[in-house]
Amino acid sequence: MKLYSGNKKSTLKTRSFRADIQYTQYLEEYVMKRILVTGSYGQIGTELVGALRSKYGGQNVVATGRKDPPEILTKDGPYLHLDVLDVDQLHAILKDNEIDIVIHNASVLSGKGEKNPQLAYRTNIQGSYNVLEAVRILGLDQVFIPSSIAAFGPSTPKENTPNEVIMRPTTAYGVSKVFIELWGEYYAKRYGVDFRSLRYPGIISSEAPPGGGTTDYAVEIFYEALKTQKYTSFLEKGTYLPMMFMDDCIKCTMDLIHADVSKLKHRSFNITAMSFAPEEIAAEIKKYIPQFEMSYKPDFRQQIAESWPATIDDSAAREEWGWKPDYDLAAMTKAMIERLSKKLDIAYQ
Ligand code: AKB
Repeated sequence: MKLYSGNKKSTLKTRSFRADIQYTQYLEEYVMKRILVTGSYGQIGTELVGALRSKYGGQNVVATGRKDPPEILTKDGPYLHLDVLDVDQLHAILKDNEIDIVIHNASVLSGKGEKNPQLAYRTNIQGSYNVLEAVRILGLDQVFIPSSIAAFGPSTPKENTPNEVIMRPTTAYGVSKVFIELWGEYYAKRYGVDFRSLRYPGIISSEAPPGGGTTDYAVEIFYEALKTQKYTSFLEKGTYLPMMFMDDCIKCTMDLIHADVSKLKHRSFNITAMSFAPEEIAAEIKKYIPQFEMSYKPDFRQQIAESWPATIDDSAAREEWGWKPDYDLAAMTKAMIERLSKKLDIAYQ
């Protein structure tokens, strides 16, 4: 089907004369939505924009950010410069592009946030406030803002952490994620804003690298295993954290955006696919690169990791919108080695 890319109001009107009701509903629900993604050149944004464009058509997904974009974001859809701290610019872009759904990915991650808490405040709290306000004022259909396992803290139960539980994070990033969840849920209740959020675990991917997180080691390890057959982990042996492969991350994000809102009892969901410690991912990589050697030199991120859950319970996501991951540690490692060796042009056997 040719996806819509022009003036949506007039096209919808013309089509509704011809199409049957179901087809019109389908168009309204899935095809006609125009989506704006902030922080689109980040680890998740880069791949999410591609997936959204394949589903909705390139012109219907506006990628935005503060940097010059990589080619992958400009080749089949628009890219606009946007700083969400500039409220006038934010409102103008949302209006001019007739945006229905905002996916607000721009964020300073945990490690970087500890180095510069004031930057984390501005980007994560002020930026998300501006986005939620814009969605409320302009009456947009939906806003998705990721949360994180970082929203939990040292007093949170560490194993099988429930969806509703004591949070009390001790990092600037974690505090900002709790703000996002609570402010979004407040706007949902008070103003009817359709706010949705996922508490992402560490995300492992082969395209854009993550930047400034505590779970970044689980991506770096693959690059170093392929390039040098060695890696020094900045997290200690035995540090278990919830993790997920990018394909599952894209899947759960798209699934939650499409979920029937009348079936949602929550707005912020735990989400996970696996949990492992550094020595376990190293052992899995050794199956492909037997000469791979791992050493350990924990830094300030060890304390951050220790304040987070080791495993989380995502049964609310499974029950309310059918979440089920496709990748465990073995499947993720296989996919990472295959994709990254191709990308870096390094033979591993
Ligand atoms: C980080 O490590 O800061 C992020 C996260 C778990 O949200 N990857």
